[in-house]
Amino acid sequence: KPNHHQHQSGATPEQKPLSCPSLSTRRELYERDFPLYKQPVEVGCFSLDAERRFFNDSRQMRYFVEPDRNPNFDLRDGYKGRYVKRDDSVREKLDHILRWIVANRSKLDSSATTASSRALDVDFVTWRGHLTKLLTTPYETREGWLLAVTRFSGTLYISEVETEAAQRERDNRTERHEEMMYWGYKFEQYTCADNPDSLPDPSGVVNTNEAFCTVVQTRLADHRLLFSGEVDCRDKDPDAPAPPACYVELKTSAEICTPKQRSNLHRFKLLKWWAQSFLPGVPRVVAGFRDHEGVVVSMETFHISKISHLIKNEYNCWKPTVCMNFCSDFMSFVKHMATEDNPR
Ligand code: 0WD
Ligand code: CA
Repeated sequence: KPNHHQHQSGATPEQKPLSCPSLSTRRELYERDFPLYKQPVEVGCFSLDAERRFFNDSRQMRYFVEPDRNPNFDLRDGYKGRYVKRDDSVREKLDHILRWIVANRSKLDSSATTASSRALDVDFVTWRGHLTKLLTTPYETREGWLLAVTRFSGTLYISEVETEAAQRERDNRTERHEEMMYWGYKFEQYTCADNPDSLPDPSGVVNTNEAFCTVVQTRLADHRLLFSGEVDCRDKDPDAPAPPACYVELKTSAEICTPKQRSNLHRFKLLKWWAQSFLPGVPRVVAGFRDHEGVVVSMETFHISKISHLIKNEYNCWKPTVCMNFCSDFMSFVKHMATEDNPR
C-alpha cells in the first residue's frame, strides 16, 4: 500500500523502477471466482495470562453469556482504577506462535514426514490479524502496512513491522481514543464468564495481557496456512459444535440512528469483521452498539455466512472474492520473491 517512506507496491507503471517486481492492489484485478478456501481446522490453542506468560492450554477460555436485547452496560466503568493495559510497545512478533509450534511439533507432522525431516508441512505461518490486513488491502485507502517475511526450511514466516505512520498514531493517541480502546475490553467483561456455569463479573479488573488464542490450519488455493488468532469466547452449551464453530467474536460500535450510518457499517466495518472471523472459521460476531457516553444500548448478532448477502444492496461495496483472491495472489508473489532459505 502507498506508504511513501517504506513501501511502493501501489506505484503506477510509469513510476515503477524496471527491476522492482510489484503486485497491484487494484480491486478490478481480483474480481474472479472465489478461490478454494478449505474449512479451517483447529489444531491447538494457547493462553496468555495476566503477566503475558505463554501456556500451552486453554486456561484463558471464556464463555459467552447472552445479554439482554437492550442492556445498559456502562463501558467507562473501571477505566480509572480497574484497568491493567498491556504494554503495546513490546514487539512480540511471532514469538507466541513459535512457542506453540515448538511445543506441538508432533501434532503438525504428517505421516509422510519422518522424524529426521525438520520441515513443517505448511507454506505460511503468521498471525490471523496480519491476514486480515491482507484481505482488506484492495479496499484500504488510509492505512498502509509493512510485513516482513523469512523463509526457513521451506516455510514462509510473515510478521508485521509497525510503519512510521502507525507508530506516530500510537504515540499521539488522544485521551478520548485511549479510553475508547478500553470500551471493547470492558464489553467482553460484561458478556463473558470464566466458566460454562458462572456469570460475568463486571466488578473485576480488565487486564488486556490475558488472551486465549486458537491455532488453525487451512488452505487458500495452493497455499497451506498455519495461523493463530485471539478468540473472545465460546458458546457455553456443552453440545455446541466443536471449535472453531462454537467461537464468538465480540465487537462494539457506535449506535446506529440513520440509514446512512447503517450503510457505513455495512460498507466499512463489516468488511473488517467479516475478514477477521471468516479466516479462522468463527461463525458469528456479536455487536454491542454504544452511545457517545459509552453505554451499550442495543445488541445485534451477525452471522459471517450471511454478511455477503447483507452487503449486496450497498452501492459500490466490497466483495469477499476480491479479498481472498488478492490474498492468494499476494502469497504467490511472496513465494516467488522470498526464495533464499535463510531465517536471518
Ligand atoms: O506484533 C504485532 N504486530 C501483533 C501481535 C499485532 C496483532 C496481534 N498480535 C498478537 C498478540 O499476541 C495478540 O494476543 O496477536 C494476538 C492477537 O492476534 P490476532 O487475533 O491475529 O489479532 P487481531 O485479529 O488483529 O485482533 C484480535 C483481538 C482484538 O480484538 P478486536 O475485536 O479489537 O479485533 O486481539 C486483540 C484485540 O482484542 N489485539 C491485540 N492484543 C494484543 N496485542 C493486539 C495486539 N497488538 N491487536 C489486537
Ligand atoms: Ca473482539
